[in-house]
Amino acid sequence: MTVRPLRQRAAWTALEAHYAQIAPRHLREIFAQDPHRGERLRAEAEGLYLDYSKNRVTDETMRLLMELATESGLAARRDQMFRGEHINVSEDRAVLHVALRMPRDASLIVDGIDVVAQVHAVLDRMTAFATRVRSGQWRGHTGRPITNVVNIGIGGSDLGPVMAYEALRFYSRRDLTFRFVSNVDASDFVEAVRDLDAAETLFIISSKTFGTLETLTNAHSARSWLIGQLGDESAVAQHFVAVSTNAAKVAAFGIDTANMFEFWDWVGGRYSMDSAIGLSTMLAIGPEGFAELLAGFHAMDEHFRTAPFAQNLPVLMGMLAVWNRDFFGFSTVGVMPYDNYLKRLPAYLQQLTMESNGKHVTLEGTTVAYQTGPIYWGEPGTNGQHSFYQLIHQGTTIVPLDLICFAKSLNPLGEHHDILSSNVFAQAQALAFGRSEEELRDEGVPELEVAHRVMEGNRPTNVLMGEVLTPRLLGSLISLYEHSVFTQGTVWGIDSYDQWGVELGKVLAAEIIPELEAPSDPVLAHDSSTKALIEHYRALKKKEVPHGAH
Ligand code: G6Q
Repeated sequence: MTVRPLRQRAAWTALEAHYAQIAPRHLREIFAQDPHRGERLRAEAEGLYLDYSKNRVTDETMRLLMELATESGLAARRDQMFRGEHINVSEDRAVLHVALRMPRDASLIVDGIDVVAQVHAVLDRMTAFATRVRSGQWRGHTGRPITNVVNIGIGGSDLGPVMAYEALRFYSRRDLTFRFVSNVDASDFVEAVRDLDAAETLFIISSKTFGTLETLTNAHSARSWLIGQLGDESAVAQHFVAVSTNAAKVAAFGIDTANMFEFWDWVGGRYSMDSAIGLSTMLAIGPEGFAELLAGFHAMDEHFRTAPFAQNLPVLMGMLAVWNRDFFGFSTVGVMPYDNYLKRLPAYLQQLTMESNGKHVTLEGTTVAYQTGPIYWGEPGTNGQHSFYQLIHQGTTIVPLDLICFAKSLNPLGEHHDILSSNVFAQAQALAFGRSEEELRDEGVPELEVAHRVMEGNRPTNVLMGEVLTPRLLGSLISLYEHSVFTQGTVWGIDSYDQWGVELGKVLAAEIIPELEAPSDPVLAHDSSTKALIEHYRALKKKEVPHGAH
């Protein structure tokens, strides 16, 4: 099927006309005219209930959005992804994170190779290794079992593991300590290991390319620290494992490739938490817990692959995101998990969404004539309510929210959970319906305060609710966001799987490093601002160390 440029699609033109009718309408009025919409504009799959009725949409909007999805070739492109076609055009690669969670009896032949068999071979090796570490069979250099696991990685090789560890901490082995080092700022590494006993510490060096400067710098420091503590270079063998696609570089670093867990170039970094990059997750929650996580991912993949668009959670969320971004022009989305275990989910989703859809050209390389990926950000509720929600309620910028909650707490304690959950419902209600001048006056609010207390409302939210946070549900939740990102990227016609925008900064930093390290003042061939900054940095560096610092 030929897909026309976005703004020439019939559904897009129809949505533009439709938007003009919807834009002036308030959710108060929309709900008054359609009192049962809360029972209709919802969908449920794989233990996740989505209420999208508090978006500024009608049935007609949803019908047109689904038409736009169809006209954008979403089904065909989805099937291309699942077949392993090279939909990452600028890197000429398949995009097959869905293969990472296919069951053992499935098979997917890509370029003559059964990738599902490859995936399960690595899962089996991870399982054997995790079992040895968790049972104490795997011994450190001095014969002691491992009690500390430090994952060293950055970006996609860090955010997934750290988010999953925090999210599933309830299910994790409490006698194992987990740390995650990503920043090349030495403070990250130094603080992570300062109270660890090297004899009981395992480092997982997670890097798809094994060429990332931050990770290699941290890995070298970890190596020196371990050798320094244990006094023997051969200790590296029992205390370092690698997760990578690059065996040659792993070997060059000095890690035996027998202790390397492989993945493949068809797994994007930000889509890799369920590959061998999840080794720390498996060590924390065990192979069975990891299998449940994968099953949750797979169940949502199947839902995305087979459910009709109008009941398809990722399609619904993705198309609503397009509606809010391109028609209303809302430039950010707040993700607010009302579950403290999901505190790193916003950071994880930031990368997933913004690195995927922060693009300015189409797959063919022409500049887009519409807005693409919004800014994602967030904090766990209810904490955010006591800080930045003020702007969300009364500021001049409208921020659609995804509110994520569970009906049951993993740590039931008194009234805590109902208090927490009441806030989800209350926030969505307040954002949609607000408080009018009239209502405030009727309540007897003093005149001086009325204008300040007015809450305009008409601010959209999605509420996503599950029963209780489990490894399986986490898998389904992440898969939901992955496919929502895919849906948006497909409509926008962009490559959601490359990330060229992060390259230039790396190249320039590599040129600047020697200029910061040079013993005598180097010739600086930069713009005047960069030159002055480097000179000032060098001057400050030379100053006498203040008392107490070192
Ligand atoms: C993710 C990006 C990026 C990547 C890091 C780490 O999609 O590609 O965040 O994960 O740059 O790369 P390595 O795993 O190769 O060290």
